[in-house]
Amino acid sequence: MAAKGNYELLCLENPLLDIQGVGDEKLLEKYGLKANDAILADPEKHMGLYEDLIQNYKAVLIAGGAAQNTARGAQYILPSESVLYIGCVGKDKYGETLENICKEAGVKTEYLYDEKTPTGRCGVVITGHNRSLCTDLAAANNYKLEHLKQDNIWKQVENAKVYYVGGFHLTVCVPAIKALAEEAAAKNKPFILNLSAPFIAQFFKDPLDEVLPYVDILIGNETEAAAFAESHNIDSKDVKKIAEAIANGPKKNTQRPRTVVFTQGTDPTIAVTAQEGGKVDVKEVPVHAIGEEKINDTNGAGDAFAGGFVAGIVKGEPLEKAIDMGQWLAKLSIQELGPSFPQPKQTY
Ligand code: 26A
Repeated sequence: MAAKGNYELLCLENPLLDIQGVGDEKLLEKYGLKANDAILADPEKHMGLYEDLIQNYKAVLIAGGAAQNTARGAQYILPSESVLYIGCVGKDKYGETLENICKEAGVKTEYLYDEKTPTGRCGVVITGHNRSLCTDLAAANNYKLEHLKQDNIWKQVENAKVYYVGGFHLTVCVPAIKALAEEAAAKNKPFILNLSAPFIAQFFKDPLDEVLPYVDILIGNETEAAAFAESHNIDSKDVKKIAEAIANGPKKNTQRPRTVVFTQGTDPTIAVTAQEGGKVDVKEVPVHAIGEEKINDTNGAGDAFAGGFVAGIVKGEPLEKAIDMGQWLAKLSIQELGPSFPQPKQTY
């Protein structure tokens, strides 16, 4: 058995149960959804989606929540007892389900329990290789800094060596993100943020900009890069140029240069690291190609990439290898149903 990891990786975000079904144009149109997107549910427009998926599209209930998927992915690779995950759930069956799935995956959860609000859910509409995510955050929206600051939790924060925050949490609890970010900067530990979805850079620009100076590693995909460029007046459509602009942005912890990692679907992943004098180091890492016929669905592909990548960072691997670990785990995950990983465990 591998050595125990002492919970070196701490992840924070929104625990959600995914309600995933194979949909069609009609379903997307009915709820005004794009084929490949992630949005917050509009209480007026989207609340019928979840029942619709279950009743009419044979939806399955699976563990979701982007950073929770990443936490399970990283634990898939790391020695046992390496990953701790924090977020807010309701005191209900869905919350229990998530807790059990994390436990089975070896991820320790420190949930805040909201007595009055149900566990959050994400409607996932699969059409071909696209996935449309529509999230009713519910309890996940009620995460509070006070929970993180409780003695028994904060001790675990201090004990962690690497922090990973899903950008989706910028819509929920910026003070908790900043508390982790400040701890990371003060002790020179890596703080990793995922851009999560185009709407974060578009509509949550201010909280994003508040956290960015603390970010050592920023992860995103090509559409998130484009949304970032647009909202931040970066006059380029070239992911390398966008990554370069972000890598060279202001930074709190000057002991670590910033790295920006952008995935691009089946095109190579770009990693840009800031260097002395405004220069940058650019790396390109190809994906692990698989035949179309092997793809089950792409729900959680980006989270799996982040999981493999972050596992590499925790292990102290060089950047290119960490990225390759991400590509490897993403390839495994897209062959499974939703954001999950094959059993028995495969090794990198
Ligand atoms: C705040 N929002 C919109 C969200 C999410 C989310 N996780 C956290 N916050 N919207 C979708 N997801 C999750 O993303 C995963 C796929 O990358 C879904 O639960 C899904 O498992």
